[in-house]
Amino acid sequence: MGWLPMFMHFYQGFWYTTRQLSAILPVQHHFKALDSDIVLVSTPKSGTTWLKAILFALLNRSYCYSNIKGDHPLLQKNPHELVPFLEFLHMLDTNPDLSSFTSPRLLATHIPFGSLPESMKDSECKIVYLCRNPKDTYVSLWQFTNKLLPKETGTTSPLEETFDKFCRGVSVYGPFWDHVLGYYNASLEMPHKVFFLTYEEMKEKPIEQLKRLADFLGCPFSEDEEEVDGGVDEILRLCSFDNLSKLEVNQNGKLSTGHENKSFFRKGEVGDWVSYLTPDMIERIDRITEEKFHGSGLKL
Ligand code: PAP
Repeated sequence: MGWLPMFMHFYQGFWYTTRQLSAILPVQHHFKALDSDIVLVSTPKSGTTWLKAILFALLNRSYCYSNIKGDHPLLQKNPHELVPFLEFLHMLDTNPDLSSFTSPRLLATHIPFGSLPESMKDSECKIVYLCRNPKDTYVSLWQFTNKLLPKETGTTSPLEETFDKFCRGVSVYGPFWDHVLGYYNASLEMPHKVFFLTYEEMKEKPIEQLKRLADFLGCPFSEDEEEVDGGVDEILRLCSFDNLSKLEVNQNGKLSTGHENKSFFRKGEVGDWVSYLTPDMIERIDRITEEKFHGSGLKL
């Protein structure tokens, strides 16, 4: 049983709801990556919405220069509409027609590295991987799950029970640590293909990280561009938690999956876990992180 009252499936080393698995299988069988594709991969609740917005704004800079204060798509639509999940596209249609996407196609997924469709590994497509420290990831996922609980179940799933499941690897697209390590190792082996980024790095040094991202994607900022509208600062302001979360579309809109747009914006902070986890929980999860990442050089 998962965190919600429904079964989960263990497939190729990771846990999924029935709905997620029934989308991942067609992605694996039908999705053909193009060399020019850019795919944002993340662990759930690591800031995907934020990075979708940033990548969209980054790749549509010319758009930004003239529209950032007016009808920029990010002011009208939730980032999940502009940068769809592969799983969602293949849930609607097992072999969707993606020919209307402009090049480079900007897509997203939560699929673990070992389960990516072969074409993503074989092609020259670029992968931007985002993760977040496990304690904040857990709390964010717990809060999000609570919003999805059926009314008759109550409004909060038991923290201890879901925490125990998370620690044992039983969470959507979990084990969390295996997901992160898969992409971390891939980024070390193929730095030209896989860009590894954390939510905390993005929060701490957003300008530096945005420039690194632009370089990695082959669209660096020129010195002039950094100063003007649509440049580094403007993109970060446009995509900030404050700006996006206050937009009408993100306060009152809904995705076609049924999720309310506002459910993707909660606090947007680093370290919120201190308000939820007991010293024993902290000790347990820190120990798992240390054991799992031991020898990898990775710290979260
Ligand atoms: P997803 O996996 O369902 O797509 P995702 O966007 O990865 O969700 O995670 C949501 C988290 O990102 C929320 O964190 P919190 O629960 O700790 O608050 C959300 O608040 C945060 N978030 C969303 N947009 C932004 C943003 N623009 N800047 C910073 N954090 C953000």
